[in-house]
Amino acid sequence: MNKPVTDRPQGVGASVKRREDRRLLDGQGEYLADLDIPGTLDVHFLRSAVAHANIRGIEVPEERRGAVFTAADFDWIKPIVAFSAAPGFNKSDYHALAKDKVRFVGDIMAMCVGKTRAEAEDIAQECVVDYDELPCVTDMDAALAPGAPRLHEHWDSNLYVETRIETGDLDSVRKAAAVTVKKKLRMSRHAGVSLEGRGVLAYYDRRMDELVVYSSTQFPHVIRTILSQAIGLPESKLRVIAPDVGGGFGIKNNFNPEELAIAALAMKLGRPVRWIEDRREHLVASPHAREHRYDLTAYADENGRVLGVEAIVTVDAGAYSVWPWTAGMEAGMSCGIMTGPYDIPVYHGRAITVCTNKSPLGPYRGVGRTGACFAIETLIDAVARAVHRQPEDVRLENMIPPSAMPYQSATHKLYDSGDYPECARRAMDGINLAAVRERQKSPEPDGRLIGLGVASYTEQSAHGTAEWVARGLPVVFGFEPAQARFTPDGQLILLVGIQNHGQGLETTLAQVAHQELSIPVESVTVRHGDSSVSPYGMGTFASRSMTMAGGAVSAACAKLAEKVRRIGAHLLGVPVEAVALADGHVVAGARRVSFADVAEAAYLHPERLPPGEDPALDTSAVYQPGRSSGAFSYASHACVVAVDPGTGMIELLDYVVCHDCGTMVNPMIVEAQVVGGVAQGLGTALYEEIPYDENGQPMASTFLDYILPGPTEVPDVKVLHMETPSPHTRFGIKGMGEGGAIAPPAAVVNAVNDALRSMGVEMCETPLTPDRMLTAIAAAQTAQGNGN
Ligand code: MCN
Repeated sequence: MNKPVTDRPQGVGASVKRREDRRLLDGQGEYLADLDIPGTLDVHFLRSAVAHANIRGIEVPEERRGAVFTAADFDWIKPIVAFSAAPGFNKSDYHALAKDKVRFVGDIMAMCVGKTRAEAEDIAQECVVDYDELPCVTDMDAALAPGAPRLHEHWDSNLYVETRIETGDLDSVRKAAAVTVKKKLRMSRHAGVSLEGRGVLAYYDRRMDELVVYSSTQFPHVIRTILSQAIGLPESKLRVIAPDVGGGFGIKNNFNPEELAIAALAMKLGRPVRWIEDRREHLVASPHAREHRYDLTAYADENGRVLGVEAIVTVDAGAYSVWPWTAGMEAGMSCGIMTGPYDIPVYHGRAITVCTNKSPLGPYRGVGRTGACFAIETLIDAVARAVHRQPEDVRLENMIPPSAMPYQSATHKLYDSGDYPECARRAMDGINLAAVRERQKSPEPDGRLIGLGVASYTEQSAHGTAEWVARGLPVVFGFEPAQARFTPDGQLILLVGIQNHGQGLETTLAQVAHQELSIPVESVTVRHGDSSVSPYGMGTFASRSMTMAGGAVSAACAKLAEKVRRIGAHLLGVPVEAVALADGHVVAGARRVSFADVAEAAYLHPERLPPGEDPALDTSAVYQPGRSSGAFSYASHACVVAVDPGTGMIELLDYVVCHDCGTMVNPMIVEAQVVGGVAQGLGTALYEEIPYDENGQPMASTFLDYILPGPTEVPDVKVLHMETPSPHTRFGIKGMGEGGAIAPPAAVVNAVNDALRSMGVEMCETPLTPDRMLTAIAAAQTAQGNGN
């Protein structure tokens, strides 16, 4: 049963200021690079400078012999194998230190160890690698062509996997359609670029007889499990700690070779060792994001009502499959949510994942859905153009009406609740669509062209066991635990298995505790990120923490509240039915005892407890969502752009988001999450890109050639909230942490295409760099010239 949202100033629904910010803004946060463990040695990874080669040998100067370690020094560690249960999946052995062969620029060949990072880098400079270079593949088509150089010799092609979804009769739709619209799209590869890079520090704790591994990770417990398997230590002898983590965005949600290599080196040397990623390493060798290609066909009637969609999603997943997500994740998720908020009955999708000589592809805010939204939303606009109608009308007419909820999509997703057309309408009203359409009727004084774009999506969050099983991953992320524990002075400690790296969870979980216990949030401490401290949990990713850990905290605190009531009533000498909890007290009319009195009795004076009541105020709960298919949040983004056809420059004039993540625990945090996500989505849309040349060299390896959106590029984003509680989660919460990053590429491309409509230009590739814009404009002008 969903509980009503209260108007308590600190409970669910209150915009409590983030409690963790004081520490972080005052410079009191402790990130991996702040750890100061005496005797720590620094590691610099010697990474491959070429894309594909057999390593004949690595020449190490005599005097550096003890400071350079290769795969041969760690024959006991296992490769990272991210294997999917999808039929035909080709698995890759990802060695922490490449054995004999490198497959992308950045693949690790050796660890160089120094007293300082500078010394470690100098040692790496002195090593000479003898490469036997092999031909490489950096293009998806070339990689799949017969006779292409093969990355993994035992495979029979460079295909990781192909999966299909086929719903409905496509032949009938083809025959019935009045219009057929085809589109080819590309979304470029980019990096995650968290403020803090990745990093690992490990040492052997002799007193506890355990290996301690600090990692800037989003899921310390899960890292402990896989590290234990890879390194051959029982989990009881491993402690994984995520200290303060300066942003993760998915890139810190993998088990990376660096974690395995540093842990193994600490065991070998018996000394603390650490590696801190630098920016170049991040851009070149961290798990990359996106790189999708879409071949789309929409079949529609003469009014633009879409009858069916065919989609081929091809993703370049790079050289290895990342653990635990597997290489097939991006294409599979994109293909599996393609129809989004639209009522499209017939859908045939193919998800193809290709292996190339590039850095492996991993999860990044929006995973798959940013591409799917780009695909379906630019397709809807193209359908509108084909039937000569405004996209806003065609969009609304194709949306799933609220009366159809719960709705089973053609991609087998079960949407739980919401009003998608209303959300889109509010976004369009928010951007003042009518006024923009009016403005477009007259030329702009500066010659620029104005365009308006809209894009909507659905985001599956809080999915449970069966849904994860269906994805065939090595781990099923079906639950989340919490422990709630009063201290004898009446303060509350929450221990959770998720990991806060910027989402405000230390605040919002305290709000959930307040909701159940009426305890002031200032009296609540949230502990997370240490596998030896908190219960085994899955971590923070997939917009799951608020629903899952929030659900667990709520359940644990509800149990605790019962006990607090019983003890408080006994201390007050009234029946338990006569008491309520308010502001850190058990209250009966005008009389009250504080939680401190209750906790004191529970721990220090068991003789004061009701007969038969156990001492202590300490409980735990495990939360699994009410329905495995999850709670679907959704949003519509609308933006206005001004395009200069002479320079190809795009300026964002206005940006509005209307979203619905069910019950909001903290609307202020939700709003900030949306805005942060939009900034990242604008990066995908307009700036961020790591192209590779034909030799497999990444062409953006510094912030000079990798462009990020800054404050001057991100407009003020107006966020409108809707709240349709999920019927399946505690409080009706839905996840939303990724959502902001999903729609911007689609909304911006639609706006730019709207602006350039009269010129016959249709942009099909992100980021929309001035270069791409000018090329497309010139091509359209040539085509029109030829047409004349
Ligand atoms: N929230 C809320 N009410 C809701 C839903 C969420 O108040 N109904 C608030 C909560 O404070 C919650 C936050 O919004 O902590 C995000 O909630 P949720 O959707 O559950 O997402 P997670 O907490 O699981 O965070 C993961 C998500 C993902 S997948 C990426 S990627 C991402 C993101 O969060 N990376 C981030 N937001 C980020 N924000 C920062 N600052 N840094 C990152 O690395």
